[in-house]
Amino acid sequence: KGFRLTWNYYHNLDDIYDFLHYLEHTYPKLCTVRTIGGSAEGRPIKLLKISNGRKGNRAVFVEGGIHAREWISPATVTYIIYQFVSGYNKETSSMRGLDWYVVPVLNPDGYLYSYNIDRMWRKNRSVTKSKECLGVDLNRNWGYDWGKNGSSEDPCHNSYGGRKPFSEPETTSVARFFLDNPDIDWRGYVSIHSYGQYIVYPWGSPNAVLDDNAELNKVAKEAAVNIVSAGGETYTVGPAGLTIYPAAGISMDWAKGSQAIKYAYTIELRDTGRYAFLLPAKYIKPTAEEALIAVRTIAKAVAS
Ligand code: ING
Ligand code: ZN
Repeated sequence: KGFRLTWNYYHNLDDIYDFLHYLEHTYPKLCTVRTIGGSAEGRPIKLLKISNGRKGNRAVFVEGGIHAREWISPATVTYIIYQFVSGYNKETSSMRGLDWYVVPVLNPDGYLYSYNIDRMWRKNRSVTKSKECLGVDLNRNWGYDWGKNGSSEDPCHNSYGGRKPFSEPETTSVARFFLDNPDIDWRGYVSIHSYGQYIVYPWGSPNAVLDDNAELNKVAKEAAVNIVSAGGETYTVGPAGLTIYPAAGISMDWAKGSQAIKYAYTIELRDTGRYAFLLPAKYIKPTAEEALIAVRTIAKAVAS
């Protein structure tokens, strides 16, 4: 059931979802697939749990594909889970000591729309108060500092935050998953985007500096150094709002501010603007390798 992906090109939504079932079928002791909710157009939002089943493991949530046109995000997330699961016994003990909850495509409707119709589509595909314009920016719809700087009230804008926090089924699915699983010991949240080559941490919205800014900065810097040491690209590190641009109602801030998850990060993958969202498929593997190094570095901090 299901089959492997190649990472030589950008796969469609069905192939990505089939791949999750392939992993569950091939690695039944490690992998479980769950549908945590449905999209605005009724597609399933699938989550892969990777765990050795030990009691007391800490947990990390990895979210990809919140923005439709950032195809490198689901490609990278699926690459990371395949490398991790297929090489499990050779993986770092930090990686193996954590339970991983991974949603490769949080915006399935948008991904499909970008894949088939409008390559530069960013938002989901929900109906709005505007007759002309569809879609809410799912990374402006979370219930922490919703509606502030860097989000728009105009449904025709790419950063439209929705009519209220968690108005969208995609963001609600994740929030409900957290609510429904109060016993999971969340310690990490990683949101994967493109482009720009950044490893950033809260806040996206308030212009305040975190109490644990130094710790989060240290881990992000370490990740960036590890990437360069492995022959990878340069990633810029810092608090999201000051390093990239202010953005309110983002998933990372919700993870940090509402769920008290210490290690909350957003990774902006390749490149720095040459191809931007249209990153050629030959860069999938090297980009995903860089992200895997970053995730391993974050895992080490989370596990220690
Ligand atoms: N960037 C993200 C966005 O939602 C982000 C992530 C978060 C940027 C916080 C700045 C601050 O805009 C992309 N590329 O989508
Ligand atoms: Zn994005």
